[in-house]
Amino acid sequence: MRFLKAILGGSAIAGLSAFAAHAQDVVGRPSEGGMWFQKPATPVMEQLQDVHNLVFVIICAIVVLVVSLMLYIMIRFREKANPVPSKTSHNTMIEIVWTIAPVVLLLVMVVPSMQLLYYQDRLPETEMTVKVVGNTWNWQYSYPDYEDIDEIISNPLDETQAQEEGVPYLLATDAPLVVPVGTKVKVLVTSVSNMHSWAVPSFGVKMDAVPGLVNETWFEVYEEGTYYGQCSEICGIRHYFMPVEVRAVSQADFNQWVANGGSFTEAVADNSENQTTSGVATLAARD
Ligand SMILES: [Cu+2]
Repeated sequence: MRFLKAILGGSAIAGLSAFAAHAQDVVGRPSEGGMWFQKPATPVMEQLQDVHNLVFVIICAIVVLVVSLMLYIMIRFREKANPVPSKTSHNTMIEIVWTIAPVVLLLVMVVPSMQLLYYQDRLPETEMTVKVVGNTWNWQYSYPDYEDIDEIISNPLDETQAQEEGVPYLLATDAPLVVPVGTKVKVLVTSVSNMHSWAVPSFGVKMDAVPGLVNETWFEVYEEGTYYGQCSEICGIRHYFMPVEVRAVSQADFNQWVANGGSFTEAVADNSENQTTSGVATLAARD
């Protein structure tokens, strides 16, 4: 975070360093050799995990049952032990069971999964909107509700920069999407010239960005922190180089950010005697 460096380079900035410490807490990113899901950061992701766990248990049970039956049949009815094979071709009971059982299982899975599908898709009374545009190749964010916030062009940090700042290369960006926690955020996703997909695993959000079409989804982040994702539609030569970074901050910090015209560092300008340094800090944070 360059703006942090700029801040730390200065002297009197008590309030902001508290914020900075918060924003540094990364809560949504992949871990080395990690398995399963990232910690859910939104209600949608929580429910996605629940549905996944339900389906996972069912499919494991099916695999165990089918493999056991096959082993049993292979051993019990092997040719050596059964020189005269059975001529059975129908068994009404078994046929009824193997028709009804899958239907019941499908119903057990379809109800929660359809509910979730509509929950993800439905736009409850969202409190603010962000517009996400997939460019060739970077993400562009804008805030239709806040006229003073300029469009944000979000590019990944190069490898040296990422190392210097101790952030993950190919995930960290120079300008994250900033949202408040505990707020239902409507996301409008579109693209300029080719298809992308705006995805943040810990949000349970993966929305196609299609030229000429505006897709909608929403999220509500529980916890302050930084959340990473990636373009999830193979979009072209720089597909690997358009990560998604979302910074969730408290409502108060978000209001401050909006009041500062999309910058965290203006607060320094207000508190600091050295306006010039702060100006540089602001530019550094936003370039
Ligand atoms: Cu892409």
